[in-house]
Amino acid sequence: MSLNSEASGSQQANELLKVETNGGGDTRKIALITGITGQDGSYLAELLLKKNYEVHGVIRRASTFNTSRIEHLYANPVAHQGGKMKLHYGDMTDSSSLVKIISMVKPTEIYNLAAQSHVKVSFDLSEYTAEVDAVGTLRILDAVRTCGMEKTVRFYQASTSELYGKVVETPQNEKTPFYPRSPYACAKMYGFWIVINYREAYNMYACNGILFNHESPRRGENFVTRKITRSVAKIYHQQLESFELGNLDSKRDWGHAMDYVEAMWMMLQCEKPSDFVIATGETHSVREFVEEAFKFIGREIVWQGEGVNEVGIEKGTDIVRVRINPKYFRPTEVDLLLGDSSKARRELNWTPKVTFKELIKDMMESDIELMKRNPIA
Ligand code: NDP
Ligand code: GDR
Repeated sequence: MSLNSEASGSQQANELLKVETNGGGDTRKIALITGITGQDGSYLAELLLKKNYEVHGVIRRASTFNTSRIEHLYANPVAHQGGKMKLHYGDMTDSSSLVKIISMVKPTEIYNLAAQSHVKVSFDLSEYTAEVDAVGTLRILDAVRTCGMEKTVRFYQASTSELYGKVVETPQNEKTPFYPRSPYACAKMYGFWIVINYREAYNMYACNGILFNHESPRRGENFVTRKITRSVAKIYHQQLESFELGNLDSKRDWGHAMDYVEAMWMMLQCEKPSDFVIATGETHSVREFVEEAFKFIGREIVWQGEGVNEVGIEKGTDIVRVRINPKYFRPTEVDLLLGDSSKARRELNWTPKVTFKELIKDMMESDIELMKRNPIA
C-alpha cells in the first residue's frame, strides 16, 4: 500500500480501510498505535518497524491530510517493509470503531497515545478532553475485553507528569501524590487509574508510562518549545521580528521524544506490568529555553521589566524579541516538574541519551532548515 499527499481522499480512504487479519498461532509482534499521527506515534511507529513489528495505526478523519509525520514511512520502502504498516479510520470517541479495529488487527501490543494533548486548550474543551483522554481510555480497554483479548494483549497508557500538577515534592517519582491542575490532567488521572483497575480486576498486562515533557522537531507547533524554536528560526531568517509567550518562569523536565518512545516499548517487554516515571532528572525554565535557542543563532537575550511588561531584548540592540501576552497564561499553572526515573533506569535499563542543549540544537537545526525551504510554514 502506498499513501502520499497526492492520493485523492477516496483513494486514501480505500487504502486505509484495507485490513489484513492475522491467522491463529501467529507469533509475530503486532502493534496497534492510537495517536500514530502525533509526535510520539510517529517515532514509535519508526521504532517498532525497525524491530520488525507489523504496525497498525488508528487515524481520524480530517478535512486535510494529517499524516505528514508518518508519510516518510510509506515513502521509504525499507521502513515500509512490504505492507507492514497499516492505518485504520477510528476515533477514541467511537467505541464501535475501536472494537472493529482490535478484532481485525488482533494486536499483541496496544499503545494508547491518542489524546487532546494540549493543556491550555483543555480549559476551553474540557468536556471533549474528558471524552477522549479519560473515557477514550476506558473505551479501548473495554474494546480489548469485548474482543476477549485481555489475557493476551499488552497495553501501554500515555500517562503524564501533569498528574503531579501542584508541587507536593520534587523530584517526582511513582510514589509522589497527584494534584492535577487542568481538565487535561484530571482526564489523564482517570485514564491512569482505570488502567490500574483493569490490570488488577482482569489481570491485564497494562502499564502507565508517566512521561515528563518530551519534544522534538516533530513537536506540535503550539507547544512552547516548538513555538520558540520556530520563532527563533524565523528571526534568524529575518522573517519575524518578535514573538509572544505566556509564563516564562514555569519549569519543565524536557527530554527528546525519540528516547521516550523507547521507554514505552521497554515497559511492554517486562515479566510483570508496572508503572514508570520517564524523565531526564533536570529542570529548566521557559526563560532558559528561550535564551538557549537564541544562543544557537549567536544572539543573546536580556530581560527587562516585570510581569506582563517584561520583554526580551536582543543584547547590543534595542530590538524587542520576546513579549508577554497574558492570553497564554493558564487559569491554574503547573510551576515545576522534575522527574526521578530511577525505577525505569534500574528495572528497564532505560536512560535518556539526548541532553537539554542537544534537544534545542536538534529542534533549531530542523526549524532553520524548514523556514529556509518554506518561509510561510
Ligand atoms: P500529539 O498531540 O502530537 O498527538 C496526539 C495524537 O492523538 C494525534 O495523532 C491525534 O490525531 C490523536 N487524537 C487526538 N484526538 C483523537 C481522537 N478523538 N481519536 C483518535 N485520535 C485522536 O501528542 P504527543 O505525541 O506529544 O503525545 C502522545 C500522548 O502522550 C498523548 O496522549 C499525550 O497526552 C501524552 N503525553 C505527551 C507528553 C509529551 O511531552 N509529548 C508527555 C506525557 C504524556 P491528529 O493527528 O488527527 O490530531
Ligand atoms: P505542557 O506543555 O503544558 O507542559 O504539556 P506546553 O509546552 O504547552 O507548556 C509548557 C509550559 O510553558 C508555558 N508557556 C507556554 N506554553 C505554550 N503552549 N505556549 C506559550 O506561548 C507559552 N508561554 C509559556 C506554559 O504555561 C507551561 O507552563 C505538555 C503536553 O505535551 C502534555 O500533553 C503532556 O502531558 C505534558 O507536556 C507533560
